[in-house]
Amino acid sequence: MAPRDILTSTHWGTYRVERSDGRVTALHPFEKDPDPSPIGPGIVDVLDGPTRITAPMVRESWLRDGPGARGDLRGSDRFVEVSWETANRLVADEITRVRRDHGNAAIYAGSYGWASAGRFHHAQGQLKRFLNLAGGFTSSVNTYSYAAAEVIVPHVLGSFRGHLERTTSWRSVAENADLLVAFGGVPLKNGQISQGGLGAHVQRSGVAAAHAAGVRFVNISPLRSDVMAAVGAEWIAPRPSTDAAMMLGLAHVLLNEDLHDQAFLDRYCVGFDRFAAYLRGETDGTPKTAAWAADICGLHEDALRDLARRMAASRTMISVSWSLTRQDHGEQPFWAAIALASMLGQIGLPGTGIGFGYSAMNYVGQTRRHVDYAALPQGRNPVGSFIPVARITDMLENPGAAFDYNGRRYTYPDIRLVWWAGGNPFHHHQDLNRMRRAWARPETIIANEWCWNSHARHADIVLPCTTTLERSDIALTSKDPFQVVMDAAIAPVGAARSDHDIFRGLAAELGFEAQFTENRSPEDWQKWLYDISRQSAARAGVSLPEWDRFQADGYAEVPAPERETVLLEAFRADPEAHPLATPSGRIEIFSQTVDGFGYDDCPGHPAWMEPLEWLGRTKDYPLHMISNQPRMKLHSQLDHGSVSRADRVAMRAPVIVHPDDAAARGLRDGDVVRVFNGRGACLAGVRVSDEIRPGVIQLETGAWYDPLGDTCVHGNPNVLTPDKGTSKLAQGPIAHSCLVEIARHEGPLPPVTVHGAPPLVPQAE
Ligand SMILES: Nc1nc2c(c(=O)[nH]1)N[C@H]1C(S)=C(S)[C@@H](COP(=O)(O)OP(=O)(O)OC[C@H]3O[C@@H](n4cnc5c(=O)[nH]c(N)nc54)[C@H](O)[C@@H]3O)O[C@H]1N2
Ligand SMILES: Nc1nc2c(c(=O)[nH]1)N[C@H]1C(S)=C(S)[C@@H](COP(=O)(O)OP(=O)(O)OC[C@H]3O[C@@H](n4cnc5c(=O)[nH]c(N)nc54)[C@H](O)[C@@H]3O)O[C@H]1N2
Ligand SMILES: [Mo]
Repeated sequence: MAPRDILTSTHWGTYRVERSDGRVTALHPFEKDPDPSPIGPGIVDVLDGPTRITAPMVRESWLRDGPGARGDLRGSDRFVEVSWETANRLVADEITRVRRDHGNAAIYAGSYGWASAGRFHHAQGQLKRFLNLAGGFTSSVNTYSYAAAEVIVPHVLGSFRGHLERTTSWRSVAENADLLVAFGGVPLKNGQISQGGLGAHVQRSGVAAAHAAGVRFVNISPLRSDVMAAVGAEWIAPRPSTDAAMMLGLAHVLLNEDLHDQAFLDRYCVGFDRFAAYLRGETDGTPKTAAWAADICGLHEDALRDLARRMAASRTMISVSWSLTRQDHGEQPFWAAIALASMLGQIGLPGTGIGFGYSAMNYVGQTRRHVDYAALPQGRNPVGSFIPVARITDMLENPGAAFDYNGRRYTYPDIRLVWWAGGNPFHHHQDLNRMRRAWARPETIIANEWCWNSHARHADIVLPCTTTLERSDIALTSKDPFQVVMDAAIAPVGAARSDHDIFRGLAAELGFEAQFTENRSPEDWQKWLYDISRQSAARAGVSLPEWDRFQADGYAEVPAPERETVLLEAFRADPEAHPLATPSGRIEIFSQTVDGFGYDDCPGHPAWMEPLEWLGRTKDYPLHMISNQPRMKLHSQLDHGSVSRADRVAMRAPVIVHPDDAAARGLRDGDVVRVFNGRGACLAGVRVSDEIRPGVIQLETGAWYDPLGDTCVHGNPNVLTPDKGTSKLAQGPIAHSCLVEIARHEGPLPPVTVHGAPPLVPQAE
């Protein structure tokens, strides 16, 4: 048999790797993928070159003066190259010092982030296993993606992730729905991605099949492009961050015109009466009529009335994009959508009800078998201290302060050492200028990174890691039918080591190497993970090939079950036999538990509360900025690569501006503008388009933070976004609630320098 091609798996697809003279020269789409993503090949030109970190690096002041030296210079100091021996000693001494003087809770290693595909070389898994053996660390809970949903939906439906993974399939929608009402659209740009790897992209065909079967799409979003043009969706563009009000207005029409399904509400829900009283205005004097909602949303009331009637007269699927949770009071749109879908009474029936974000990722709406694949055992973290993930700056600024979270009060720990492996806080966090000031406080910051992005530049000790193309692994994921072998295509670049090897070396320095590795090589571990996964698959009725066969074939495809996935089907069929994991066993339209927390920003039923920043109150900054997920990359990853760089305006991130807003400011296509508010500013390149609601601009995330004072010259929207929790309940990020102004940039254009290397101390010095 001829040797097979070299394969790799990424969060954006599977590729065949072409090599020449020990270098990767091209990535070719996997032949099983009908709709491959263009993102993958963007890695080829940056595997080596000026942005690659090829040796351990230590910030100059820190190396000279020790922990705590000149934290304010993080991001501008020079770096000194050191050997692995020196790096390991410095890190081991620092762990020992912090543990001895401050305890393990002083180490923050929530280390949020997407890292890379690969079951074994998962950066966070390796970091956490290592730190647990070293006595533990302060961790984080929930995600940036949908923290508000992760906390509220379990109170309402008993679980969030469990339901998300079982969102009703596209085929079921195509066969059974008439109308798909998509809050936040069905953005195909996002369906390129699936965490942990994917074989075949199915979102485009899912949308197309539903359209072909006669399903009509309603795109409720500030952006027309959030539903693909070919389906001819009706476009309703409310003001951003007003979805909860719109849903309440729709609910009021159903109630007022007796279009709601009382039998469903009686049998499957609790607390509708409390919600109905709020809708009628009995509790606050304000009926949530279509006119009331239309006024908040900046829409015509007839549009809402008409939509509500059509939803009641049709077999309707409501989709809520995850972006709705990343706003102030982000709990409310998901809760309100569940209440609205309950009033329509179609939850649990084929093709209708509610879906959590079609095309937010490739797996949403895909019928597949759920296998519990094994992960690297992380051991036990003896430290109980944690934060809701987006409270990082609050924690660094306020050691010892109290915070609320999901019904309880906790205290921020006093962090001395921060460690990130596989995430980029200078990408994901809000109000970066504020975060950068807080970032100056810890005594030491360690980063495992492969490229000189903003995260690596703001660390004290940089441990250079390999990319997936420089190590072998296996991509096993329950979110996709394809399980893929990841080959080591080339040798590690420079002195880079896999995260596993980095932690093995550190464990040796600290005297627990054998506990860390359990005397297994990376290949032994992978085979071990695979064998356990194979047994677990067998229990789920899935037959995976033996290890040698898997390696020889390069991938295995898990066949889809015959039956299409229908969310909450069993509950619908028999709510007594299959109750939800809520206190009542039913859908909690009113939650006694949440009500009992007594939060002023998250009452016991879905409600409208004015967001922190929105177009209903534009005193200083008149435009609403949407900072959504980027089209040509995943977050900040490969921002420096050819694919992302091709999608720029004057080397800056593109900002989409409506023609009216452009004209009012004398702006034209290709202009560089300053986008600013009271928190900071960034430069961006104008693209004028009428596919956006007037008064809204879109600046996608992902441009590497390149600060010049309080201005990011490259276009990272997170210098502008507010850093506040969604509510005391979930404390999620609110990146999508943000007002700004724009103006043409005057004077010479500052160069973008972040795609090179930071200043290094010459080796001889
Ligand atoms: N304004 C705004 N901000 C947002 C959002 C938004 O909508 N608007 N979205 C939020 C959301 S949903 C998310 S999920 C976050 C995403 O935020 P992150 O997940 O933090 O972003 P990534 O760029 O994926 O960061 C992954 C990092 O891991 C590194 N890496 C890759 N492979 C490896 C490896 O093998 N080992 C190590 N050690 N490192 C590796 C990459 O170089 C990169 O720096 O952003 C959030 N931020
Ligand atoms: N290409 C690509 N795909 C990705 C990612 C990526 O970085 N790149 N990231 C992945 C990750 S980690 C996640 S969590 C998911 C996130 O998936 P989503 O949360 O769905 O992603 P977004 O692009 O932030 O938002 C989707 C759309 O919601 C609209 N929107 C924003 N604010 C509002 C609002 O107030 N009301 C309404 N009705 N609509 C609004 C925006 O126009 C936006 O295009 O995407 C995943 N997919
Ligand atoms: Mo996310």
